Amino acid sequence: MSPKVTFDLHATDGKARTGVISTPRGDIRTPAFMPVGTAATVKAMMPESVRSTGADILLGNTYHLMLRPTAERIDRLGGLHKFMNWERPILTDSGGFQVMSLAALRKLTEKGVTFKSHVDGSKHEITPERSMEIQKLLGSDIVMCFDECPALPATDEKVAESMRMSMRWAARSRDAFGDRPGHALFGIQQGGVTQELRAESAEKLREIEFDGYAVGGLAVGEGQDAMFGVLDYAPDMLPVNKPRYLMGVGKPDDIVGAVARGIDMMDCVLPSRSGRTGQAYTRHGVVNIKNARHIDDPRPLDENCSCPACRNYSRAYLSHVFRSNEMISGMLLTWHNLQYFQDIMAGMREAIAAGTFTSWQADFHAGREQGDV
Ligand code: PRF
Ligand code: ZN
Repeated sequence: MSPKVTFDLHATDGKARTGVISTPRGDIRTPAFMPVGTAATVKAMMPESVRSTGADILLGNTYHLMLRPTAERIDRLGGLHKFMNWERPILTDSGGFQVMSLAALRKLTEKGVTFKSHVDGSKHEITPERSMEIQKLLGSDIVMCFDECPALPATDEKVAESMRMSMRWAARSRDAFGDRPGHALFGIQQGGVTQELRAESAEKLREIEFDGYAVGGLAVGEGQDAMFGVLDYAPDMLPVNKPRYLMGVGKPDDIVGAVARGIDMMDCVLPSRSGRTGQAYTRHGVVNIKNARHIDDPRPLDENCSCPACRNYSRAYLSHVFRSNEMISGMLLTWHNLQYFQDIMAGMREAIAAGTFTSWQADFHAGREQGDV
């Protein structure tokens, strides 16, 4: 058991990379997709089922857990891993992004952010120091810096001001985190869609020095073209020998495009959230299980998928349980979506290692049709 968190790059193919992040709680094979377990659960899934899809690491959220059941309570109960029965690595987001999208009456100052809970209206404050404390109480393996992510579109001036405050918060996060062998702290690049600001942010983060570097501030309404535009240069501004994490992305083609541009880790609620609303991602495109044409269809969702939804049930059954609001509907579709996302990651890792990533990408896009399949 290594007391350190390390990153070994095994192979590259173009800008795409494959390797392993080693932590005392286990290895994370990259490129990695992290299922989102916001409130100490990947909704509709048992942890062992999440693991069976090939997930090496989950994401948890400072914001939700500090409000309910509180970080102090989770600490008293033995930490987040034990609490939620997931002994492998957990990365926690730092809270600022969720405050801005979920909390009421937010007030942002140099010190941090105060807000009212979306759960019960109670008043709270998160500062970089408090975010580091909460993530430590949770027992997070990969801790994220406290940052601010401005909604796009925004003026260059607003984005610059926000990015510079996030960089001051990154330095405060680094100081507050201290030296914790076996745990990693990741910096978060901001700067919107402006190359100069992305460069300035990367330079500041490299100066401070982190165990990994996230590209934040994307997938906030700018569209795929603009996001790929930034990803054409942003990962290259970050150290080659450290993991690069694109926060909150995305759809399967976003993920593949990000890996092609040098990203190593991603997280998104999409596979779990859309599983609960009747949307399945497959090798051929998106299946809307609510569509009437599935009612009599004896075929599986995806004939090439190894998940229980595809092995044991027909589209007709999935359609029936969705229409009947049965809980198993969300469970089966979430399981399928998570399996498909992990299969994409495994396929990319293998292709990058073999030097066949370009043809893998071509096959990926060729298999996908427009609209409902
Ligand atoms: N910062 C943090 N968490 C995030 C983001 C960010 O910019 C994003 C942006 N897509 C998602 N989650 N801390
Ligand atoms: Zn499946």
